Amino acid sequence: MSVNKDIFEPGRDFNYDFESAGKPAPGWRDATRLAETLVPTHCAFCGVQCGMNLKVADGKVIGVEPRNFPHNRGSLCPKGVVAYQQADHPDRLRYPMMRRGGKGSPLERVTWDEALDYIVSRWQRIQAEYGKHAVSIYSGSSMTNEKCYIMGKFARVALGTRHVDYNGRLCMSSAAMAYARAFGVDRAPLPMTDIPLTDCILAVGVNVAECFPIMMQWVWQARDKGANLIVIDPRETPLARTADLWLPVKPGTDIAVLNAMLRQIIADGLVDEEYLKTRTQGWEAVRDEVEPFTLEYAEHLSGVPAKRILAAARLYGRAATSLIMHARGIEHSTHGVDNCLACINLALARGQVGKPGGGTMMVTGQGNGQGGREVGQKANQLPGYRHIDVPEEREHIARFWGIPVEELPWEGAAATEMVHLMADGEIKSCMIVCSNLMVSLPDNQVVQKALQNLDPLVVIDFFQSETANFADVVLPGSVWCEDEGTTTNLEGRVIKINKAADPPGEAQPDWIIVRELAKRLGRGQFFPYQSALDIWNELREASKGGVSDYYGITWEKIDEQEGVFWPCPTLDHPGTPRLFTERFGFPDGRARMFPIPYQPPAEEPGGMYPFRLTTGRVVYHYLSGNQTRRLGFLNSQAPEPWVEIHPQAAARLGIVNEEIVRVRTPRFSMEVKALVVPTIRPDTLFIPYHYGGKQAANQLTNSAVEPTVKIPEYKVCAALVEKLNAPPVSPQGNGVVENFTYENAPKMFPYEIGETKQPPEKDAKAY
Ligand SMILES: Nc1nc2c(c(=O)[nH]1)N[C@H]1C(S)=C(S)[C@@H](COP(=O)(O)OP(=O)(O)OC[C@H]3O[C@@H](n4cnc5c(=O)[nH]c(N)nc54)[C@H](O)[C@@H]3O)O[C@H]1N2
Ligand SMILES: Nc1nc2c(c(=O)[nH]1)N[C@H]1C(S)=C(S)[C@@H](COP(=O)(O)OP(=O)(O)OC[C@H]3O[C@@H](n4cnc5c(=O)[nH]c(N)nc54)[C@H](O)[C@@H]3O)O[C@H]1N2
Ligand code: SF4
Ligand SMILES: [Mo]
Repeated sequence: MSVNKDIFEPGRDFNYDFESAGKPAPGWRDATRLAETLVPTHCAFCGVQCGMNLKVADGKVIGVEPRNFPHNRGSLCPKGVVAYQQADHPDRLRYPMMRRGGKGSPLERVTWDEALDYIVSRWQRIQAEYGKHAVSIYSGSSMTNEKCYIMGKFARVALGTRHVDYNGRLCMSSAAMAYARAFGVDRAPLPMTDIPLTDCILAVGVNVAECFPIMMQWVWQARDKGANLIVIDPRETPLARTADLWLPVKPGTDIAVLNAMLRQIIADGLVDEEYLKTRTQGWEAVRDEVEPFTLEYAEHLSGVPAKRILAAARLYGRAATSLIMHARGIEHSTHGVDNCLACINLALARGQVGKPGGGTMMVTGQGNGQGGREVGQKANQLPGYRHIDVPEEREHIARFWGIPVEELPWEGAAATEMVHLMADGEIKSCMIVCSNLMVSLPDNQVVQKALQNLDPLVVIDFFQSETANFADVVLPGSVWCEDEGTTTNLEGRVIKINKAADPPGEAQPDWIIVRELAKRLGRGQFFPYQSALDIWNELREASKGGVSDYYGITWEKIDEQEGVFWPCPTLDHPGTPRLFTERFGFPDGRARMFPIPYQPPAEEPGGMYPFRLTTGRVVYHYLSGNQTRRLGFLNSQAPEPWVEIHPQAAARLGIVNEEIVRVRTPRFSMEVKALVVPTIRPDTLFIPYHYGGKQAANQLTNSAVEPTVKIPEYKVCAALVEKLNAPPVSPQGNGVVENFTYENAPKMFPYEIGETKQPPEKDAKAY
């Protein structure tokens, strides 16, 4: 074998430039013209927003490598690694399409002019006949701040409709409202890098390992330094499997556990009286409210053994620094706001909020889930987290936009209400940008009716979605790496997304499509943008003086500081990684505490529906799956949905692993593969919701919403699971198991919960 000796010649000069190694090649901003360039950016998917470099050759994105950024420190999860494959994907939408022959005719390729002219002429006719609010916008938070901002402005200024809302309604609205009510500011109060400073993590309804995988490194650092971990979840998630204590709560009953923990903390004298006196108001009412929540009562309501609640209260209550992380497990609830407030009560009672590594941390979901709810695409909101119903704030933004305040619409319908207005015919047309309602909204028979009623339904997406299948006009948008702009990650850190390639075919960045529509509506003067930077600079100005003040955040500063945390009110301000260190966001600087009574979910099991069905995510798919179901590696890991069922329940029903079973709820039924696992409560079922059509979990879910923020109760409804050949079900029972009811389920399934690493019962007294 011959070896090229040259390579091994001692002293050979490789011309290796150590200075620039690992850094983006000079000129990356012009990546489309350079071969083999690294474009620094962030992941397209979850709220962590990991840093990554996209590899570009001949104007195409050909690969990815992790990028060292303060919060991901050079690592990416399985979704991040393949996100780039969306860019040049064969399924990409490349041309505008329309049903020229009306509903029922096929989608045909048309020119941009034909598509946009058609949309605008229809909108003008509808608005002339039925009023401005007959046209609506349904937007999303997987887009940059610039795009989210322009969607809100387009609805209010170009269309003059009050009906604009976005998919964050289904995601962050409970936590947002709770933080606004308790703290006066809706943002996670501390950065991820603070997590290792805590002595105890209480994770409530958050599946960190699967949904925020790269955040786990901070959890592990805390663990390595001795922090305890308590998990409240009906499923023994990967996080729960590593915990000191797992509290397998019945879906929808967390308030019982949280209130009982607080009661115990009071009884043990672990309340921080000084903090409560100086930094909060409303404590007495909270204290009185939790008084009836004995451990036994909480066990009765929640199904969590009293000893575990006691152990959790002591483990949490005795930690010098403690952090409650929470996500959709408690927020997708008809009392989602109260669930978060119950967490906040605990943290305030322990004097934790505002401390490095302490307090509460809502774990925001979508890539720009934080920014998306601040820049004015939400029904009740204007840029800078201003309120559309506060006269001074309306006037401020109307003046800034250059329209008379009388022209600025008032609050419109929440996303979950909008579908009903569509189904009822009050809303005649909708433009959906960055959302896949047919998969993501609850009780999707109603959604289908709503979408079919619209004329035209306009969808901007880069992949044909289940929702776009109902569209009259489909407009091809760009994926995240084909445009630039900013996102605000789950910490409140504003970061920069960079462009690596041009969109394929005739596809366009969303903001250009919207600008062109505004022009045709005769409102072009309000949308004079030549670049995403133009929009950013306008957004900075618009947010100035608001709660989420971005004014001092320039793209240069983002590069220099590796992201900037809002509020950042002036150009020389460094940004604010930690909130509430001195005061909360109210004039008196104090946090508000609210007594939280126990409330059952909207639909409790009983009669023929003995189980609680909950829905959520798996590591391999993202949201409605319209993106990840097309990425080979991810889809091969989870090509179809399943229903998780406990072995005891399965045995009683004669169900074996991988058998196709039927899951029924009062709304609909679906056939799905059974996954018999000991990691779920015996009275609970779980289906991942990332699939469409007959595989959609949202055929089954309950459309009941939280009364104030209108978030759906995705996390619990009554359900039945049965073998395909099961005899017909009567209201008295399903005929397979007699008296298989909620009330006696715990007795029928004595707990054999997969034991945690350190069985807490044994140690409860020691805590
Ligand atoms: N892989 C992946 N990652 C994602 C996403 C994704 O689609 N896929 N989506 C992103 C988005 S937008 C979001 S919002 C986040 C969501 O992140 P998470 O909220 O962590 O994810 P979910 O699976 O919705 O729900 C979390 C957990 O709540 C539990 N749960 C269900 N009911 C209850 C209950 O009543 N009480 C308690 N305590 N727990 C309950 C479920 O068993 C589940 O383990 O993830 C983000 N990251
Ligand atoms: N049963 C059940 N249902 C749920 C949940 C649950 O836990 N259980 N979770 C809820 C939560 S937390 C969320 S966040 C929602 C998410 O629900 P959706 O917002 O409906 O889901 P996505 O898959 O994000 O839809 C985004 C669509 O827009 C496209 N898209 C992505 N980026 C862009 C972009 O930049 N521009 C444009 N024009 N299009 C883009 C994607 O291809 C996709 O088709 O689902 C909710 N639904
Ligand atoms: S953790 Fe989230 S942001 Fe990071 S690579 Fe995975 S999906 Fe992307
Ligand atoms: Mo979400």
